[in-house]
This record gives sequence, structure tokens and C-alpha cells, in this order.
Amino acid sequence: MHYAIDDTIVALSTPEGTGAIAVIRLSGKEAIAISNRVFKGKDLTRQPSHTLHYGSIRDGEKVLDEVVVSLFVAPHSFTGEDVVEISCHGSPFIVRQIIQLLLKHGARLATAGEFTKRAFMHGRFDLAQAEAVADLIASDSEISHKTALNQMRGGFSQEIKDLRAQLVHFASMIELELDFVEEDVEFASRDDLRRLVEDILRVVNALINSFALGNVIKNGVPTVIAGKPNAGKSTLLNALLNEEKAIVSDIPGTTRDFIEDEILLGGISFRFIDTAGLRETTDKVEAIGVERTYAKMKQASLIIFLFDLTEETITSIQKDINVLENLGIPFIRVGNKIDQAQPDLLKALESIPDIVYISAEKRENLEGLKDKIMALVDLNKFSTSGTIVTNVRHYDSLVKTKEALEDVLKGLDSGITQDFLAQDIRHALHYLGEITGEITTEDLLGNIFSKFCIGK
Ligand SMILES: Nc1nc2c(ncn2[C@@H]2O[C@H](COP(=O)(O)OP(=O)(O)OP(=O)(O)O)[C@@H](O)[C@H]2O)c(=O)[nH]1
Ligand SMILES: [Mg+2]
Repeated sequence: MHYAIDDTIVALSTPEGTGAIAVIRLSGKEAIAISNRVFKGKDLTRQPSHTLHYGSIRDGEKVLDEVVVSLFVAPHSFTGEDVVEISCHGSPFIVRQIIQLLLKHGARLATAGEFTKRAFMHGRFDLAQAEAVADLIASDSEISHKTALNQMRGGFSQEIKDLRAQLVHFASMIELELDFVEEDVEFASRDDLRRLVEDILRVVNALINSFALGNVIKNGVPTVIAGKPNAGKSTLLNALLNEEKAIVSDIPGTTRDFIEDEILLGGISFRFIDTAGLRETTDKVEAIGVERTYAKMKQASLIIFLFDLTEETITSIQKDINVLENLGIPFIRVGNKIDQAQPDLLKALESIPDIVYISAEKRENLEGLKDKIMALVDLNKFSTSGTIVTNVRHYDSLVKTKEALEDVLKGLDSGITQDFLAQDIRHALHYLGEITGEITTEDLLGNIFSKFCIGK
């Protein structure tokens, strides 16, 4: 779907549903004129930018609502166009009526993300920043909010732009050499080029590595709850979530697929994943569940390993701990069902350090477990002011940039001709440009902005 960019668009910019107020936003050349046709109070076309106006919206003689209109005159607005925001009463009925009236007077409904897309088109910010707007709106923890805000302000893009500018300089020098092949001159010092490429690679690698962390910030620290069948994993998930999300029963092998949800602990979002109990089984479906549990454990940032204090022996627990240690992923040993623990086992367990004892069912010592979880996640990693990549598209472009830069280095090593060298540099420039939007295609833009919802 392609719509003209000089249409005037309208959409509800606050959430659907009933509220104290709702904001209807218009953007485009006719935004003020169209609003003026339905607004009674003042002549909006004669008011300065960044002013508020009280009045009523009328369909002919019929008053639809009393409203406050905010005016933003181009280019000093979010989209860079004339923008009018009508704050009306938050009833879906009123909102519908006002939007219909505006449509009748020449506006058209905005498509998903179209306000932000226009802001991008008018150079209000670059692509990485536009995507950060989406992240910011979706952010649900303090840290994801901070990362998105930082990115929206341009921290991330500026770094990429600076690097790219330096590389552009070399690319042009080398392309210039191509015009003088006969003379066999070198405008671009190969040593300087190598140093620059190595510098860029360092930054690109750091950004690539930050993606794992970025992912965690956006989607929560993946925390797997594992253990033998009946250990109380689903009971623990429910207790942490404060809702009966997973089925609990005394039949071993109840959970067969993953059940997961997010919980905020100390400003960080954790994604807790309840899994199928680990045991050898002849049941086909359960066996698939067990297989998947192992796979999930390997991808986790943290494992909460539960053992049943009413069932296990010190030998079986020790065996499980050994297996976990070999996985190399941080884990917490949790003794569950402390309310009915075997006294002998408790005594024997004194030899194993660092066990957190809880009762998932009676909700005993869940705070102790939460403290342990937070202590194990390196909080310093999260408070970094450094740049963090959270976007898959950026990550892909960075990986391709890295490959192209490595080709440049290889080319320098083997002394390939200028034209090949120039080509490799151009590849790297292309992928770097994809991140900030200096290189775009209609497909790419469509893909990004369609992920926003209408009104953004
Ligand atoms: N006494 C006691 N019983 C518990 C506790 N936690 C869980 N249970 C009981 O243990 C049984 C198994 O609990 P689940 O949460 O279904 O165990 P699970 O680890 O998810 O089991 P699978 O999904 O089969 O692997 C249920 O009957 C729970 O009521 C606890 O802290 N104390
Ligand atoms: Mg279960």
C-alpha cells in the first residue's frame, strides 16, 4: 500500500477505549485548515505554533465535544509537518465521531507507524532513532526504557555515522586511484586504512556483542526453572507470578511444554520459563519435552534448579549438580518443599554450599530466592552508559559489516587491486548505512514502519 506523503493523516494517538481524555492527531499540509473547518472558538489558521486553544468541535450545528486543540506549525513538530492534536473526552463514541468528521473534511486515516515514518522522511531523526521510538513505547522496564531513550536521542547512530564518514573518505581516495591506474599512485595510505578498518571492527564487534545484552534488556533475562518431575517447578512459577499460570499436579510429568512469563525484579525484567521435568521416560511426548528442556537450559542466562527435599537423596542431588556445573551456565540450587523435608537429607545437605531452601507451595523464602537471582545477574552490566544494540535488523547489518570489513583486511593482506578493495569497502559502507537509514529501500521502510501501530 502506497499513500501520498502530502496527504493529511489522522488517527487516535492514545489507547483505544474509555479514558479521561483521548488525543486525536492530524499531520500534513491541511492539518490546520481541516481542523479549523470543524472547530468553533478561534481561527486556528491565524494562531502561532505551540499554542493551546479551547473550543468545540461541530458537525454543522451539532456540537460533538468540547476540546483543547494544540497547534504545532511545520517544521517544529514531531513529524516536521503541521500537526494538530485535539484533546477530547475519552469516549470511543466521541472519538469515532470526531475522526469521521475530520475524514469528511479531507483527512485520511493514518497507516501503522505513518506519523513516525513522516518524521523520518522529513529528517527529524534517522532510522535507528525511529525504531527506538517503537522500543520506547513498548518498553516495560526501567532498563529497556533507558536503552531506548538513549538510542532515540541518537547515541547509537552517531557512533555509526562517524565511523562511516571516515570510511567514506578512504573509499573515495581509493576510487580516485582507479582513475590513475596508469600512474600507479596511492592516495590512500594502506597502513592508515588498515588501522581505520581495525578500529571500526573493534567498535562493530563490541556492538555485536552488546546484542546479547540488548536482547536480555528487551525481552527479559531468560531464566529456566528446571528439575526432576514433581520437584515443584510449576508451583514455583505460579508463586513468582502470583497467578495460576501453569498446571500443578502430583502426577510426575505434568508439564510438557514451556510456560513462560515476565517478572520485574529490581528494575530488570526476567523471563521465567517452566519446563518439563528431567527424567528418562518411555512416554514419547514427555521425552520430547525433556529433550527441549535440555536445549532451553543451554540457551538460558540463569538456571533455577529445583530438587525435592521430600524425595531426593544426597547422591542424586550431587549428581545433578555435577551435570549442571558442566553446562557452564550460572545456576541456583534450590531445595523445595522445606515444609516437609526429610530431616536426614537436610543434615547431609549441609556439606553442599549455597542452597536456597524454599517452599513454593507455602511461599516460604521466595524473597531469599529473588535476592539470590538478582545477585547472580551482573547488575553492572546493565547500568552501562555504553551503546547497546537491541534491534535484530541492526544486528544483521552489523554482522554483514563485520564480514565486509574482514574482507577488506584480507584484501590488504593479499595486496588485491584497488577495484576489489573499493568494492569490499563499499559493501561495508552499505551495511553501515542500512543501520542509520542513509541507505534505504522502500521494502525496508515498509517493513520497519508496519511494525508500529496506527497513531504512532
Ligand atoms: N509440600 C510441598 N509440596 C509441594 C511444594 N511445591 C510443590 N508441591 C507439590 O508437588 C507436586 C508437584 O508440583 P508441580 O509444581 O506440578 O511440580 P513440577 O516440577 O512442575 O512437575 P512436572 O511438571 O511434572 O515436572 C504438587 O502436588 C504440588 O502441590 C512445596 O513447597 N511443599
Ligand atoms: Mg510442571
